[in-house]
Amino acid sequence: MFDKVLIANRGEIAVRVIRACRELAVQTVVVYSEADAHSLPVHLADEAICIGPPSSRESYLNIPAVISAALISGAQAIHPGYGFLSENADFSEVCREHGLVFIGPPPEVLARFHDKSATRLAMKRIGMPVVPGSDGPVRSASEALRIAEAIGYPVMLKAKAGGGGRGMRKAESSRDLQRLWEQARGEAKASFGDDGIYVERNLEGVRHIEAQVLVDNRGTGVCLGERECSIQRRHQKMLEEAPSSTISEDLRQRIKKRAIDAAVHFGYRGVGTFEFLVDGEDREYFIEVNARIQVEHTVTEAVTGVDLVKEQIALAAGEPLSFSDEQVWVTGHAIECRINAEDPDANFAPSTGTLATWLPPAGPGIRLDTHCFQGYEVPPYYDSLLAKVIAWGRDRTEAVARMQRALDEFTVVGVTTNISAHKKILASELFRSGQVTTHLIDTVGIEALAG
Ligand code: MV4
Repeated sequence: MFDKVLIANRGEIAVRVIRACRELAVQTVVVYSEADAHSLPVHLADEAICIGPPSSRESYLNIPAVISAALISGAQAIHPGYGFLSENADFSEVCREHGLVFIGPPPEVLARFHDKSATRLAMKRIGMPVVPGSDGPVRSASEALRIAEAIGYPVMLKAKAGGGGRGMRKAESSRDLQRLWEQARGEAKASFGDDGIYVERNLEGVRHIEAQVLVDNRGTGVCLGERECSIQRRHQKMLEEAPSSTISEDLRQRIKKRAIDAAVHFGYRGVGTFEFLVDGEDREYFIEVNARIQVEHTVTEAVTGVDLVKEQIALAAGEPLSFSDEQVWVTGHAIECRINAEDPDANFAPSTGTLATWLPPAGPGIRLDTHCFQGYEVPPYYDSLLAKVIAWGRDRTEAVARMQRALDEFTVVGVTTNISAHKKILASELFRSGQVTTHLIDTVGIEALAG
């Protein structure tokens, strides 16, 4: 096990990793930008090193600064969290060159899964069902039109260097596709430095089911069940749950096996997530791999009792998996609501300010993962996530009731949050009856939340 780990991240995930290290008796050093000088991770870590000004490019994405901080502090490993450098193959390689353990997959695995269109093709070649679409990136609008004619509209234009829904555009017709083609390429170039686009049939009213896998350094893989992530607004997840209340046991076992077999086949190491879409006939389609710990790892922890971050660190230290796939047991039901500093009445525009009042929920079955505290000043430079409320119950009904009770308790004054949007989802008949698909958000009318 490591003596000291450097956390190359901020906010709630930095707090989460520090807590895991503390329980493993591992020393922690956290890097921070000038904007995060008075943050909770800086307060909780054993050491803290300022690596630059507020902008992410000059701080949390500044590879030389992060590597220098690790070498100066004597850390043996770096935990990248999610976002920032967490899936950056170059960073993983630079860590290796400096004798530092990157707590994540090896560079060659990150590079393979970075290209979402190449990943799709590689999965298709080992027999994984994928959404009908292009085999690799599409080079021109005319080629995109030809493929769309063959697979049928609507189609989804996806950035091959994107992921997590960023850079996705739906084209309803050939006219739409002509109009969106350049827009999609331009946004992909601007966002990811790579204008590669691939095309898939857009599956409507489906469920977004993701499988949590762990693979140790000997290539032994386990799956900790699945999460239901269909409630997304503009491709940003809002609410996640485990297990899915809509898939059959047969489909559950099929998805688990496909995820483990693919992870082992491609030499995956550490924790990772295999994303699927599931249609109305319970057919699963692979869409992408997330080669990092995810925001919503918490609901899997709640129903399995496994501390995913401690497992991730132990696997990176070369330890074997501490349990077998047969020993994985899912108990009860968990829901996570992402509490963001954004204003549902202003088209979810980011909200910043000082948390004059911060009264989070607690009590039976409630977990709160946050870096916020009363008096904390929410900086405008980073994503808007303030906290994750996780509610566990013996069944989904109890988990929903607990989450509603928790959100009713949650009092925040100083910034506007999306708590009202979560309350609307949890109160909707569609959600309560488990009819959770990618259409729910539109049907519940979150966009038209004003008033
Ligand atoms: C899709 C899709 C339908 N068809 N791809 C969104 C985030 C990213 N992880 C993958 N996502 C999707 N990819 C095809 N070919 C539907 C989603 C999707 C979604 C789309 C619109 C509104 C809400 C959604 C929630 C989850 C997944």
